[in-house]
Amino acid sequence: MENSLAVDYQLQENIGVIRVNNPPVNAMSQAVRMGIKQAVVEAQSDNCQAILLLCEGRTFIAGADIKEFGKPALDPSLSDLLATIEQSRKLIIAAIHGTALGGGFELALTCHYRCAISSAKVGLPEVKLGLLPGAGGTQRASRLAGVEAALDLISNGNPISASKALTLNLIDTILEGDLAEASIAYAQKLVADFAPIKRVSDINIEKDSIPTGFLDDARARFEKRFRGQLALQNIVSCMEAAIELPFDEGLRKERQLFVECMQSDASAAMRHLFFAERSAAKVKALDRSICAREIHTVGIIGGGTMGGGIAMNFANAGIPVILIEVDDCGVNRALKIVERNYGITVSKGKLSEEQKDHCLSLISGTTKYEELGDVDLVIEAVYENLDLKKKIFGRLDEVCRPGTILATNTSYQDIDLIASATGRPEDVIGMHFFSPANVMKLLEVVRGSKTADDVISSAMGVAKIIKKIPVLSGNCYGFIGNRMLRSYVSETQSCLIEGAAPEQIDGVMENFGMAMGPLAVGDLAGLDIGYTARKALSQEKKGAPKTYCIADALVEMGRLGQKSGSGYYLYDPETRGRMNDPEVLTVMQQQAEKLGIIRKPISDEDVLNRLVFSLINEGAKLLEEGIAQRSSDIDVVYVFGYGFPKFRGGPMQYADTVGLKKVCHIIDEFYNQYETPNWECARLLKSLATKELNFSAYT
Ligand code: 3H9
Repeated sequence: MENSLAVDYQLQENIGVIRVNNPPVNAMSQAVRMGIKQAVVEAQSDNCQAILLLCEGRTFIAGADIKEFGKPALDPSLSDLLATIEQSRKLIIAAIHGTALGGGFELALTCHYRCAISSAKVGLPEVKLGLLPGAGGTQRASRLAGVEAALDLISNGNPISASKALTLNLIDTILEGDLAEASIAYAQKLVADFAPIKRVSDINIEKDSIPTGFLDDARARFEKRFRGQLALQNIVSCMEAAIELPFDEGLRKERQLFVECMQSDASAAMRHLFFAERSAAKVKALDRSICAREIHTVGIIGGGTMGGGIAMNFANAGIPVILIEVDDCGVNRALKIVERNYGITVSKGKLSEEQKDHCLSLISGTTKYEELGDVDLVIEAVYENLDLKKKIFGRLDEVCRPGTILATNTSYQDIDLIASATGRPEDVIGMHFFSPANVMKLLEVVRGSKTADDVISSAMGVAKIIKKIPVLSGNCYGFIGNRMLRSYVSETQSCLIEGAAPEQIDGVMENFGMAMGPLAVGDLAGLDIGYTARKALSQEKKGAPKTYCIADALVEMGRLGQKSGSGYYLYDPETRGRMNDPEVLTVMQQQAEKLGIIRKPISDEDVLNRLVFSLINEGAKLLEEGIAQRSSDIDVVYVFGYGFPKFRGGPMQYADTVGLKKVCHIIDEFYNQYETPNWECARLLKSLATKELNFSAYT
């Protein structure tokens, strides 16, 4: 019989087979929960001797339906369904393929037996949504795999392979061949062998098996690494409950801690990011029938750190790359950098020697542009000089076949000016990678005024192949990310000259959740980089002297950041630890005097608001100008490109959390105080605040 469109139940010989079919990932919506529950109830009184739970499509159930979170609960709850499954009088077996994640894996853990095909993965990734497994996952995984392994699985949230799951006792067997056939045979064998009903809730955890202080250490570690993130601390509490309490009480405790996480701003922010990341890949108003151009070979101009990193992305995805350098020496240097980077990846155990050799065999180097005659995509990654870039694009126009996509990795130059050096501006696009390009997830795809739709679609599509998160930006100085960064850096420098110390600014931002404060980042990247870039800018683009004079003065003193042992801080040559330096205070005082600024204390709250609200205001202007497609795209850029804390969801989501009225009010106050264009409140921000709307409502 058919219980719902999403779930089908049929008798196959002596096995009652429940099939879930809720594309694309069989998320456990209310219809799925209801369908499974009805089928399990029906199976109790029909002729089946065991029940098998299988999924159609590309995966086993990939979790609770995240879209239902934050809305009124719909019966049956997942806990209710799992209680029905666990208490079934007939054996229930889960058959796993694809990814059994979150609530999906919790459901499998509740079944009496679990089988999987070898390519399957299982995991409890709730922590990535600021949550914890809320349907018995913490209590059951710790009973099956032991508290230490369960804590590891749940606190990092990464899926594990079927073979690892087998060694951890989280599944019972790995099956070969067609899963439907093999799992029915497995169920029949269990019946024939009179296999007992195995309920995980019956397992006792041996307290003595857990090292003394294990959970206290975990708490301290998580507090240090994920400061202020409730989910991690609550996961440890669930583990304590698994050890100390009877199963049912442990379940109740887990539920209470799950609800606490669900109601937190951090989880709302991380769930927002989950959907933001996926919608960023979608281009509005792009004809869906458009065929992307195929990309089988890639050329890269410039084999420096950036070009080399970009080449690795493609080689990792099995796409051959030709690297162009100016001379043989440059070619050799570029290939050596790539080889060294792969070596580091191997030494970290993330790649085998064999995989490294294969990737390296896909990257070749040359000085001859003619060798790019037949590639599908070229990415120019030379240093930021417009004339040089135009010269390169002119040359590419001569050698590349019609239809080759010509991309620039510029981080702020005008795409249209670069495209004007070719006779085919429709093929030109920006593909802005972030450094290190083989590690950072973000890819800003920048459309010029003439870029063809199929070129945009190809760039967004290839991003997924090379495992990047693409965000589309319009063409403006700095695009989405670096334009916002300018406001942030300019406010940082203003705070510095007006009275804040580097350690105050960095401390405030690190407490907010940034991995590093802006001045520590400057020291890490090298202060000379910004200095050199500023030299090439017009006075108008450089902005007010107070927004860069301290940085310039430090560079002119030879303080280039970590690489010279000093910048905004002094660095211990051995540990690289940063130390405050009174000399920097003198520099700040001198520069302030020069500009007639009297330094006075600035509160931590003002530092935070000035830095973060400057991002929000610029983000709103980008939205209003149509440079960004959606506010959530801006969040994706800032989280994946600039280290904005995930648990804040990005600057625009943070603004929604604070409330746009309050944000507007504070921005207006800053404008009254500083009267800089930075603080002119974006019209869009004002209008949303007046209508009592937020950014997420603006699509
Ligand atoms: C949970 O289970 C809580 C429980 O412990 C307790 C409850 C009481 N719900 O990523 P893709 C959509 S928390 C709703 O592009 P892939 C996704 O938005 C949950 N929708 O595919 C996208 O939609 P669209 C724990 C979901 O092949 C489409 O599916 N589980 C869900 O690259 C395709 O997704 C997780 O956190 C969902 N659970 O990767 C798993 N999952 O096409 C989250 C996906 O409209 N999911 N969608 O943009 C994933 O990690 C990946 O989606 C997965 C597939 C690996 C499954």
